[in-house]
Amino acid sequence: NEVIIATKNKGKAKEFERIFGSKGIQVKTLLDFPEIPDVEETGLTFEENAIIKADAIAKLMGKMVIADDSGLEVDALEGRPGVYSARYAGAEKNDSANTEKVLQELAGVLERDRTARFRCVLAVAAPGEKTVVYSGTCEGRILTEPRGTNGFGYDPVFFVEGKGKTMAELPPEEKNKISHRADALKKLEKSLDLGNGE
Ligand code: ITT
Repeated sequence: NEVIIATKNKGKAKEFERIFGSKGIQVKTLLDFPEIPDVEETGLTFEENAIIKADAIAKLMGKMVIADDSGLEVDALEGRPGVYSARYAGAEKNDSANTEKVLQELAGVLERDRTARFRCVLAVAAPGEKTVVYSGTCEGRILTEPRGTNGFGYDPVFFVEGKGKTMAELPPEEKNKISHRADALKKLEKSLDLGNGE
């Protein structure tokens, strides 16, 4: 029982490994297939980019794959960084530089106006089949300083109201119950019936 996640992001890979692993499903990611080239994300929405990645990798590998396109939407920034979350501060992917940029752009914005959400779109693609997407969200608020060391990306500044903690202060198993990724995965599992190993 194995699933291929079309990602090179180590933070995402860890989360998928933990979530699927707990159901006895082995996860492979593109980190296991260094020969697979990067896919250019030319879409303007999470849906478009998830489909672009999933379709390209399913074709290259000749197998069913799941791609994850995700990011942070800050209301006071009109939804930015959005689909540009991974490279918000520049061409190189740099989580702490991206986070700093968001904090700078929010300088002086009051707590109540710092609402934001994480969004995750999963696309399931297989050769010769129609690609399907599932999306999930997680609501929160952007703090003025990072807190915590778990997770990745914008987790240290993303405060989850109901938990009284940032995503990076939550243990991974807690994040994986409430995250945008978990939300999307629940919908995916429901319709694909992964979990009940044939
Ligand atoms: P792949 O395309 O290889 O999957 P990527 O990092 O380029 O990796 P995305 O284009 O989907 O993936 O960008 C996702 C970015 O959004 C990621 O780099 C983080 O900055 C942010 N992000 C997504 N999920 C997150 C999470 O659970 N916690 C914190 N930040 C997250």
